[in-house]
Amino acid sequence: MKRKLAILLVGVLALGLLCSALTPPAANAQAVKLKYANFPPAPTFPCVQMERWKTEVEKRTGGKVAVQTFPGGTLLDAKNMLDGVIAGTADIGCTSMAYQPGRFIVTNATALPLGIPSAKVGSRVLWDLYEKYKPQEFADVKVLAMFTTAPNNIMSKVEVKKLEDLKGLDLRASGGAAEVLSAWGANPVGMPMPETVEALQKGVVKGLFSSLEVMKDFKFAETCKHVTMTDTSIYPFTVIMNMKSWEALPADVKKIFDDLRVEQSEWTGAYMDNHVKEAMEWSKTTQQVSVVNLSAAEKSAWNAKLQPLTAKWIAEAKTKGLAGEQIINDIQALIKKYSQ
Ligand code: DTR
Repeated sequence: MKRKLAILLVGVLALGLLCSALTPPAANAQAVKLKYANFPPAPTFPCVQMERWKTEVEKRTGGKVAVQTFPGGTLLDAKNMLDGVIAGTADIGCTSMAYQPGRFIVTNATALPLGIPSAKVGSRVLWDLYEKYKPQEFADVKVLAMFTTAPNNIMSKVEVKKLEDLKGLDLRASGGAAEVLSAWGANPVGMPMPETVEALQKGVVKGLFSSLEVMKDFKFAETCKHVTMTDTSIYPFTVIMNMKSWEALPADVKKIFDDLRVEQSEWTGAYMDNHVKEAMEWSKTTQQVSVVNLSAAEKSAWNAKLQPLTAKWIAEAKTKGLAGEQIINDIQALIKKYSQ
């Protein structure tokens, strides 16, 4: 009898051990759970990079961390992202800094028409700029990634071939991109990206100024049949984490997050550049979108209009006690460095 009981006990014990070994790490009850908020819909690039970060973190921490993602503004929307993360509504948040130009002055300098050639280069430039200046607006959060879009181009319902075609044209843009449109004589209408879908449908705007992957991801190619290549400026993004949530992480998890910062930024840039190509192929072949490439003479006229923007930014930065000129010089040097 005693022997039978002992065998039974050993059996139960072995089964228990087997079960715990087979439990997937993500289901670990001890896991640190983090809420990650994002503002645009799930298929768009800010959310694609969010899912990639979640996958890498869960894998690299062996299930010590479980990330719950909230795309589409379901937890926090674009304009409330930084404050919402500081308040702890979400542990992590991703936002486009163009929606709060006055709040992210240094990092938004990358949105000036300085010739960032790709999202991959832009993302490295933005990260290094952040690292050098550590602007005050990030003092209450931990920065997990910084990346940019690919260069902005005009997507419109009407064809834009010359500066006169832009006169008074209502185009959606925010922050630095809106200033670029103003300089060309267009009428920039500011709104977060997710609102653009309805604004286009209702005719509130006749197009937009952004990186071109949105032609596919938001199906803008269905209404905007024309693209004018300007390759002018980019939109900078940031991923931030609540400071208390960050401080509560075990040291080995912190190291994994830290090691991912530049890698994630670069990954996102590369993803964006490839996705733009793919989206434009789709737009041309399935949506009959036509592309205007400006002549050299036209392009130099467009560029001339942008000349005053950087000087104006430097002067304004100085009034806020920022080293405007140095910041611009640094961005230009970084563009050179990462373009090689
Ligand atoms: N238009 C810019 C940047 C941007 C480019 N693609 C997406 C996709 C989803 C959200 C934003 C963006 C902006 O509004 O920030």
